[in-house]
Amino acid sequence: MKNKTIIVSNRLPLNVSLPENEEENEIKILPSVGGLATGMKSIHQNSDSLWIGWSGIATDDIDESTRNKINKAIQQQKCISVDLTQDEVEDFYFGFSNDLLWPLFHYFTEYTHYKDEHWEAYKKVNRKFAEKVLEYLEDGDQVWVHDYQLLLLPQLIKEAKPNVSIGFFLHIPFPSYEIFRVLPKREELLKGMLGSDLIGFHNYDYERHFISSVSRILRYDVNFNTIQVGRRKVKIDSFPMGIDYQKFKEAAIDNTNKSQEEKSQLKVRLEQHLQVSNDAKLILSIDRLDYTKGIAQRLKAFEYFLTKYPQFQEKARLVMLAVPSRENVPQYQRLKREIDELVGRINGKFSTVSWTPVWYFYRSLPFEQLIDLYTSCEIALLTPIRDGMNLVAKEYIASRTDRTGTLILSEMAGAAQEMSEALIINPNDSNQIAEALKVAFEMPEEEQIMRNKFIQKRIKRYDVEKWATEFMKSLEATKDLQKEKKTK
Ligand code: ADQ
Repeated sequence: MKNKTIIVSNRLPLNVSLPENEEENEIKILPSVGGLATGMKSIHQNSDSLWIGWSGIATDDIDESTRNKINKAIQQQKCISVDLTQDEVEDFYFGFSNDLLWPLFHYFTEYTHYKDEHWEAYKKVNRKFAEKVLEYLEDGDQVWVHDYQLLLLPQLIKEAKPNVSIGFFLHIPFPSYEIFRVLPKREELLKGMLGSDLIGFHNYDYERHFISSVSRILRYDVNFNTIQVGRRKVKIDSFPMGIDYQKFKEAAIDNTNKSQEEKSQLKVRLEQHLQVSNDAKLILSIDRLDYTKGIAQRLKAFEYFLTKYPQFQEKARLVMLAVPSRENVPQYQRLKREIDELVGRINGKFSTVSWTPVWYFYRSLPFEQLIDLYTSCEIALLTPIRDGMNLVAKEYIASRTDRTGTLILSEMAGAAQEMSEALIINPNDSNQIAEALKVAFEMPEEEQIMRNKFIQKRIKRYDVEKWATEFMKSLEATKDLQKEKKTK
């Protein structure tokens, strides 16, 4: 039988929706549209593979028969569910993963909380994932584990099946040693990751930070990008995640070719702003509502811009889309309130009868409307305080089919390393952001086209499919390396 790839991530690439009333008894399974789901699509759909993860529904919220129905429906999509209880989700996901690892890896040490019960749940849930993987694993299969919720999983699999080839990819930054060393359980977490044969990061900086943490905390030998773990060698490398370039390009072409009647109401309203004057522009801001994304700082910088350069009042409109995320976490609730207040303050201070400076949407938008925004906004202002990659930056540039538009991007986003032609700013410097906005407003079209041409070429070549296949190729190569060693 052909060997298969087992993909493992905290969430499965689908959303389960339960029947809303007694009469309806159909369980709906919808594919999720996130970057990871898209990225792995080619590997998951076109090859012999299985995806293992949580369905998003806690087992104590449903009865046995519903659980069986969900599992059956999920299996038809080549997915296997790891059952989690409400308490496990609370302590493993909201606790250890998002109240400790997420803030710490993004350098927000002041937001971290460590609790023993969270750590116990993290270990328990990683073991549950391992059991599920081992249940389906056959000789010759390879495993690709994703992200910070499953740092212990590679080691658990490797201990049970030493010959299996395991890849791990971290989607968020790996912090510098001085930050990482603060973490309780740091040795266990590093050893957990080192159960892999290949560990991938978005860029060389994260790779370097990881290697330095391993050599200083565990004192393992490092030779360039290979770490000696007992008798095994673990390869560390960077794989900057891309997007489905073609999908965004084609959608943008369709979008710009629409007749007036076919246009969405959103698109029509966006275009109305541009008719205010020749040099009116829309500034786009899209993120999950998360403190790492620098949304509050971005709003303050926009306020400063309007104050410092009043000539842009009435001409600049910030279209701010914040996708609800982790809404029951107090930190996120406080941030939501702060953003609500800032939007209110800016709109209260500057609005005129014909102009509202900030258009704020707190919701997730369907793909077509996302494209409306990408194609209508001539400036994108993406200023995360820390971000593993930031796919929105790439999606924006891919959607600018006539190559106009200016991207203002934080130097703290992994994506900045591949997009040096964008206006790169420090997200903590309001003055620099205001200056960049002025430059963007005044940038001649030829210059915009010139800059975007280079970025488009790069992100088109290294798209998400390439990212996934390069990773798998590299994992395959580590397998050969082990074989070579044995025959020598
Ligand atoms: P995220 O923090 O979620 O991902 P990002 O990379 O920007 O951040 O991806 C967000 C995705 O959601 C994009 O594909 C975007 O199109 C989509 N999206 C945003 N707003 C939306 C809306 N309103 N409606 C629908 N879709 C919307 C994590 C890391 C990142 C890393 C990715 C991938 O934090 O740094 O780039 O994983 O590794």
